[in-house]
Amino acid sequence: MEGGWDAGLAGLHTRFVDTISLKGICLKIAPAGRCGSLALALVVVAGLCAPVGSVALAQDGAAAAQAEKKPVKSVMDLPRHTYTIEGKASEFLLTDAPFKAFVSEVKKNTEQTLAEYDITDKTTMKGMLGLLQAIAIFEGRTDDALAITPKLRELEDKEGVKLMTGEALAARIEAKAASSGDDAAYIEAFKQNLSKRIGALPWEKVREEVKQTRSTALIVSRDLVLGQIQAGLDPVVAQNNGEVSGDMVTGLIRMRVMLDHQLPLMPAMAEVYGDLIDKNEKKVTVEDKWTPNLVTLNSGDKASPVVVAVWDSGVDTGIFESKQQLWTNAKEVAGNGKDDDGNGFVDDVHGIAFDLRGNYTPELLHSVKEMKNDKSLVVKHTKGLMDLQAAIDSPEANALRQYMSTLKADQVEGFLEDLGLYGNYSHGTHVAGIAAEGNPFARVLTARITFDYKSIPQVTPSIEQAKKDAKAAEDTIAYFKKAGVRVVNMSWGGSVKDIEGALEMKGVGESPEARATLAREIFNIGKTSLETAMKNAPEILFVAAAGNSDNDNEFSEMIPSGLNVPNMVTVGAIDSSGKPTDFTTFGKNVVLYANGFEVDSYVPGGERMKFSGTSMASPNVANLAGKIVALNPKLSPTEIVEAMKRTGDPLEGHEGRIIINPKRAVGVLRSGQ
Ligand SMILES: [Ca+2]
Ligand SMILES: [Ca+2]
Repeated sequence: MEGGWDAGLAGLHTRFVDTISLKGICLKIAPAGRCGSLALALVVVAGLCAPVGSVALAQDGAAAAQAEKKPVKSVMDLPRHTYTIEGKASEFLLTDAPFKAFVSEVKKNTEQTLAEYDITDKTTMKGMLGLLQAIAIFEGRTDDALAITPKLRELEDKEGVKLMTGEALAARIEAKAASSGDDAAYIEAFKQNLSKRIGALPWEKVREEVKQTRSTALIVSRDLVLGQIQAGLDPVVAQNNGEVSGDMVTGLIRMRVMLDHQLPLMPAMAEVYGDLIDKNEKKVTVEDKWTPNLVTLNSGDKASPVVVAVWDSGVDTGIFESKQQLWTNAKEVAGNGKDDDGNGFVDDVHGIAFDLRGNYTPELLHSVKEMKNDKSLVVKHTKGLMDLQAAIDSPEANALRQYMSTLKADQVEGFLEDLGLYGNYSHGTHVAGIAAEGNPFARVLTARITFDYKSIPQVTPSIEQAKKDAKAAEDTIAYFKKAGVRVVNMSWGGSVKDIEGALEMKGVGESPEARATLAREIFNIGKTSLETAMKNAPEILFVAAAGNSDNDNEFSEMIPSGLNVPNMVTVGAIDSSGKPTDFTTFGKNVVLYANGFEVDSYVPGGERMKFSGTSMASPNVANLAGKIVALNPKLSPTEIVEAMKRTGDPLEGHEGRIIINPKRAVGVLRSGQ
């Protein structure tokens, strides 16, 4: 997730909605990546952490040694380290000498990895340098910390992030030097420095980052940070008798830096960014280049019905039934507990579903009965979160801030799991709404996957479970073929590293290396079966979300996002101005782009909300694909993609990348060109 990477389905599948988990507040403590860990993400988001200095040393000096460095082609090629944590992670983090010793061990290992390995992946390098910068801050080596900023900037491709990198850190360090120990003077100086620095940047480039950072600054607290560690890490440390991988625990360093150095400045930062938003959003008009290019099919169009499958977390089918956009299996009788048409699925009137363990169920919408709080409160909190991120000071946004300010560490897990559960409940409906918008010929077929929403996965990944999940995926694609589906949207994904993490969380495997081997085996089962099943459905166009981790989908081995299948296309997210979002995953095959920022669509019950993520960009492409097929059912998946590329607009500054232009694509088909 920013990406919320709350792993589900044996650690393999994740919903790609960024905002559900609050940019940066992720349940899982994972390796370097924009939203991999709470601390990392919070720090990056808060812009207080810049990348690091004194260490980059090891690489600079050794041009001769460069040739002998071990190549790193995949995230799995990186070395693994194990650390010993005494007691609970949430308490260990606050200790003095033991934590210092831990930090110097992490520093040593990180520097050694940089010296011995040839790492070309920018996301990995940013993660490692960012970690070294946090260490420099923790150890009071201010100059070293500042020296890392230019290196981090050089590695950053996202313009807004690049501009913001290191600014808050510099503002803080300057303020510290000027305030000689007086707290009030320090905060005041920080505000002035920050306002000057960020105010000088081009607003249209940094507005997304500023808004997101402000929303985090408004709700982050000591209890929120410690509560996340209690929920996500303490049980893992206990499970593994204190022996934990670097993937799990190096994020603690950033959390400590957050608690010691950044938290006291959060109210000031929120204030400065709030003022900048007020000032600039009124003055600078950011042109909406997306909405004018949307198109609606109507009864005057010479078009035929097209079955569009929403392979997701489940759909409130009632919404689409009332709009005559629902696919129906006419031979099946609803709710009689029988498989009337003998297709192997009981009561599959509008689609099929599988539970967390890969067992069939006719329930097309995720249940919310495990919610700890009242659903209406969770809905309100979700809306509040979205509004906060969009810098809209609604009553829901204010209520959420109020609620978060009283949230105790031991309530954090329940709060976040409720949000995650609501995410599962609403995600598929939101996606379906985008996919069907403006297309009266669309017939929505639901295929539900169950995603996990717990801090610690409920299901332990295993070969047996992987085979069962693979079978469920194969059955789903076979079902699509039989139903005449032409377009499938897949706003989810997972990686081999996710499985490795889930194994550790569940205490499986003797060593990190043993877990890596098992994770690879499990991952390959799912990957091969998905790839094969998709290739065996050449009449179907599969549309996949790229991911929200600002990383390379190939290096990170993400599926389906990184798969190379001729009848699949992977979609990255832009905002309505046409700028790639800060969270969007990229990669060789991420060629098509569509709006994935604050996209308005349905949630169950028929209300509307704005979500952000490549989860929302992908169904925008599936939407256009559905319209193209409705107008010309003879086109093959490759021809549909070609039509979208041919009629799209170039993504500025990114050669060969295309922003789809639905109006132009449909216009060409209507005119019969
Ligand atoms: Ca049936
Ligand atoms: Ca039935």
